[in-house]
Amino acid sequence: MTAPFTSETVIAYAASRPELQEEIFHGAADLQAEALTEGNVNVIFRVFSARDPQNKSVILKQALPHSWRYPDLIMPVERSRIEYQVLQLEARYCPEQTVRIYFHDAERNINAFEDLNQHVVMREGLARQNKYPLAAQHVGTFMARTLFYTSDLFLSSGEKKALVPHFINAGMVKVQEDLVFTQPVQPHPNNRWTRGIEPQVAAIYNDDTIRADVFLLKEKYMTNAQALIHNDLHTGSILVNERETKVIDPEFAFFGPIAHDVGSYIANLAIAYAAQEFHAKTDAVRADYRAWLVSSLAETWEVLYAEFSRLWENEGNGEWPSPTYRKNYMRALLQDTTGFAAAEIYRRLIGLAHVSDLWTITDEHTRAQVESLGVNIATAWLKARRGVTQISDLTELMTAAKITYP
Ligand code: SR1
Ligand code: MG
Repeated sequence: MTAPFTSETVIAYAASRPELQEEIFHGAADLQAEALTEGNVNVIFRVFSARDPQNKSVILKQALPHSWRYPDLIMPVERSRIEYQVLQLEARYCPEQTVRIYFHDAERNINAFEDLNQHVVMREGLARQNKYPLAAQHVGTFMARTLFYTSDLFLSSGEKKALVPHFINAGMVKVQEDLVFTQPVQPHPNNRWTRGIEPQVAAIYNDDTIRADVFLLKEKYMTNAQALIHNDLHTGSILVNERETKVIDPEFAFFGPIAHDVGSYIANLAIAYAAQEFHAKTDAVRADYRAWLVSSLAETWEVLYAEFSRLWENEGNGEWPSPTYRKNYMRALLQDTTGFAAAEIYRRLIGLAHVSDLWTITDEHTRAQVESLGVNIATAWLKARRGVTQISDLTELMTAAKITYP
């Protein structure tokens, strides 16, 4: 196994790569490195020239055979190749929202990316009440295009079947099966939450209809190879500023249900909404920012719906000539999105893979309130999902949800 990068070895590696010398560093002898520790999965460094850190810099991402943050979690290094190939497809179908990759080092499982140092991780921006007026347009378009162009609505039957085996990604998908679906809805040693919300957690564990609903979603996740999905499309996988939105990290990608990507993104907007209980410092700021999050969530769905429908109409492969089928497909997409969003909220709040929206809340009482609200949004979505017909059904359930702790 290749040794994990250190600040010294990553600088030597960057200096040794002709692609980076030619494109970025031009022989600069003042390279420095900083570790980026926000993610759960990989060893990531930013390498930059001390004299020109903004323009002469690169992100180097090294895949080890396990999670960086949780070393017991086995994660095949093949994810590095998958990430590279998925980014090539995304760049073909939605270049504006796709991060640039300089190279994939197949021997050492390293990918080199452009350093988007004028952008911030969306999750962190949301915690600071930053508004991104174009994010809904960009994320909705990204999802519509990458998902439509890799589905059976666009590809021929043979093309799709030829593509699927390149992205089986069994080890990474199993991590998501366990962490998103199996563990959070039953007692499991990985699960954790803030002291005080035990009654809500127990209510989930004791409600077999919740488990049955989540397991139905898990079955769809495991069996519905609808399109090449990102499979970890949360607000930590998006870099934004007021003008641009870039989706990163498709290392979990495989052919799965479209609604899982849409649901993951919407879930993480809902988590940001709940976490404003702490992050927004006044009632007025909280109310204003929550209203923006709700409208951005709704707009994302509307953009996705419109763009996906437009692509189907104009570029579909002609194999599905039924307006009623299309209407039913889009309604099922919204209902499944609602369910997958609920599962994602549960797992980020009471499963293993928590998020910075929550772990930055040091006061336990407030963090329990946020978890309480988030869990209640998830349960409301899960239970109502079969009756959902429009996005306002989701947003109304979200804004009606209450904190039930203590
Ligand atoms: C616990 S580490 C793995 C998790 O982090 C990533 O964000 C994926 O969602 C995965 O479930
Ligand atoms: Mg990631």
